[in-house]
Amino acid sequence: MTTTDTHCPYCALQCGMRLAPGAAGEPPRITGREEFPVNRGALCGKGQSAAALLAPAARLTEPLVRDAAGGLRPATWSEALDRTAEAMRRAAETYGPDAAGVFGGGGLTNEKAYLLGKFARVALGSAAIDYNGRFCMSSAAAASRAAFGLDRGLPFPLADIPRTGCVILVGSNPAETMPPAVRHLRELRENGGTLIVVDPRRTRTAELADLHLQPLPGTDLALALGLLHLVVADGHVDEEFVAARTTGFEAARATAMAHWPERVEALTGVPVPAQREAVRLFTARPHGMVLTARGPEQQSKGTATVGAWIDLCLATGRAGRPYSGYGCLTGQGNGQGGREHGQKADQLPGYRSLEDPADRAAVAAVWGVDPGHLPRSGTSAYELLDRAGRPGGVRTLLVMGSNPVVSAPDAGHVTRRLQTLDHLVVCDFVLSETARLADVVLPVAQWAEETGTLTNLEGRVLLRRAALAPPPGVRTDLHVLHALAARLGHPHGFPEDAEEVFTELRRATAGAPADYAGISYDRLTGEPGLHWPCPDPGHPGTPRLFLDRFAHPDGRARFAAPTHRPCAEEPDSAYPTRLTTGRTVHHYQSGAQTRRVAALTAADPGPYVELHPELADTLGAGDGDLLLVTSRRGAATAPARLTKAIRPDTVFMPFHWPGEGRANSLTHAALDPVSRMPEFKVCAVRVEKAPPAGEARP
Ligand SMILES: Nc1nc2c(c(=O)[nH]1)N[C@H]1C(S)=C(S)[C@@H](COP(=O)(O)OP(=O)(O)OC[C@H]3O[C@@H](n4cnc5c(=O)[nH]c(N)nc54)[C@H](O)[C@@H]3O)O[C@H]1N2
Ligand SMILES: Nc1nc2c(c(=O)[nH]1)N[C@H]1C(S)=C(S)[C@@H](COP(=O)(O)OP(=O)(O)OC[C@H]3O[C@@H](n4cnc5c(=O)[nH]c(N)nc54)[C@H](O)[C@@H]3O)O[C@H]1N2
Ligand code: SF4
Ligand SMILES: [Mo]
Repeated sequence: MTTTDTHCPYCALQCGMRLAPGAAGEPPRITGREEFPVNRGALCGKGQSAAALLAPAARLTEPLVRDAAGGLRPATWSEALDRTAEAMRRAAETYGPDAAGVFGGGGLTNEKAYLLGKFARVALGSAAIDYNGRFCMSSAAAASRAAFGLDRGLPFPLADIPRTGCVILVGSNPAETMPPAVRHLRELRENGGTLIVVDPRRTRTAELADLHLQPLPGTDLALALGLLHLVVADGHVDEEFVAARTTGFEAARATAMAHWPERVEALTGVPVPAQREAVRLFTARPHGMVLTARGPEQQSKGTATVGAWIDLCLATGRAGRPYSGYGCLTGQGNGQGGREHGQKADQLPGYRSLEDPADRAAVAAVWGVDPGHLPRSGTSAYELLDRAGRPGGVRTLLVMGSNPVVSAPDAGHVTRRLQTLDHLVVCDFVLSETARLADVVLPVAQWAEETGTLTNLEGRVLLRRAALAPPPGVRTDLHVLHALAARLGHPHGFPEDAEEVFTELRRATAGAPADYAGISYDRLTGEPGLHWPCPDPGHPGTPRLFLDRFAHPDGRARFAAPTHRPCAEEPDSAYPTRLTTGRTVHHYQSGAQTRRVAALTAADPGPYVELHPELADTLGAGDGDLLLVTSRRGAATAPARLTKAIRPDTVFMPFHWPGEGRANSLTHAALDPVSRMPEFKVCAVRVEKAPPAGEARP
């Protein structure tokens, strides 16, 4: 291998790193790159240890197929691909084209996401495609589209954060989920700006804040409306901005007036003086930002909740101006690009819509098909999984870049649905919990072994170049799509070469909202990336959006004006405690990758339940005692971790582990009506000390 400048395989920060040959018998060496403006040399433990999984011993190096006895056995590539193509063809013939489905991931490169969407619509002719991004930032995406006419996670670079006056960070814990980004928050405070953190837990991020608001999980909507109430009552509305650049303020004012501070305190638990202090800090200096992450978004009212936080920005004139605005901290490596190029059930490349005749015609022309042959929109990720194996649902499923057995809501139910499929094929580099259920497992290349582009949380398109060859027996995701498409009668149109796919993606997005037409591999080489939209090869890219106008046809932003509503499942006498879920610093998502890295597992070996000592007292439980957590969906056991950092009415579990400690055995698949986001962040549970081993559970 040669020393190569690249980017981290994990989160949406896409930290710049340099990969160099390791000592004999050692994995390649990883160092942070100072010149990349997002991380400026810093890496978290996951990034530092990412090369460990490149070793052949740590991963799959041959295809597996299920044998007659029910086990997985090694197979040749042609046997594995033939079996899958045959199963897809049979499903379509027997049940219709929508019976063959696809489940993608926000970690896939733009090229893979694009080709996966084309594979579903053209090679399978199926509407059944969605992806794990639905579980991630879909509520923020829906709210941004409604408010601004366009969804790009951050409409400004992270480096703008230190130059604003106040940041409200809602349900986001970057100290654990994006550690190198914390530098921007520290610099904000060094410059005299202030930080407000809204989180039911006093996280490491909340420790850095000037003000920490600790609401009951699932009540962020009321809190945002309460702050807007105070903005109106105290005369902080930017009337000039509202008149010139927005529509719908009167409705927003009316709903905010119905959420007066005492009512909001009763709903959220955030004291009135703390609400007042938040408004004082947010309006003290001329610029401000609200940034949300999964806390307020992963709720059955996530879209309305984000809409209310955006309303706060619009009413105070903190949007569409330099160093001000609303942003969503997107999560996965290509969480941004992965949502733009057609893995989403209703979407064609470049954010074009499957339901818009002009969009259908534009993409069909690039694909060389009749627009009438493109399927319509399919169902969302959870609905796709929930209907698997049922009439009208998918019978075969291709999973590329997700591990839903661990990460889907109500995962026990989802696992049972996957088990009813006629055929499950999983492309992965490790034998994930989902791959263990598969009929065919295809071992694919990893980040350092293949070339492709990713779009980070700032809308910055980056090139990751192959630094070394994959082990023998391993092929790329693009090869898999190419080979399956060929077997399904499409020998052309599914190139294996990433740059060739990107060239087609540029054409398919030309003139679309997420326009990549001016971005080329040559332009990305040696540069810190280009922000879309970038419509032509001479265009400098667009780091900051909305400075002159918002993306709606009239150029104005829209107020959402939502009303607060309860969670889908509120606590009651049988399930009296709120469960919320999320992340720890050392593990990534379903843990399929990081649980296989010794350094990370040593730092955080297994699941746990975070709870307040007051709640632990009522259960008679001490630190480390095994707890049994039960919801209407299922049960999980994990040791207690006592901390005063959490509200006494709430417990927290990370979702990185399968088996007994799987948090998603408990979670509730109530979906947001607009974004179809499941309510990962709130459900009702009963917590008790687990009965000693051998004793039956109640
Ligand atoms: N270490 C690590 N880093 C990651 C990932 C990972 O798995 N591990 N995943 C990446 C991905 S895909 C994503 S999406 C991001 C996610 O990044 P974050 O959104 O920062 O991560 P979470 O831990 O899911 O949730 C953030 C916070 O929301 C709080 N929260 C829970 N319920 C509520 C609520 O009702 N309201 C509010 N306001 N807050 C609430 C939790 O206490 C938690 O501290 O991280 C990315 N980075
Ligand atoms: N309870 C609870 N559940 C949650 C969340 C939560 O906060 N709470 N958060 C949700 C969120 S935000 C997200 S993003 C999801 C994520 O959850 P998942 O979708 O399960 O994400 P990963 O664990 O990253 O799974 C990716 C899988 O694909 C493989 N993989 C990675 N890159 C590639 C690639 O390029 N090609 C192929 N073929 N395979 C690849 C990995 O080895 C891994 O097995 O979890 C959601 N689930
Ligand atoms: S913060 Fe994200 S991108 Fe940066 S090193 Fe860690 S996991 Fe990788
Ligand atoms: Mo995510």
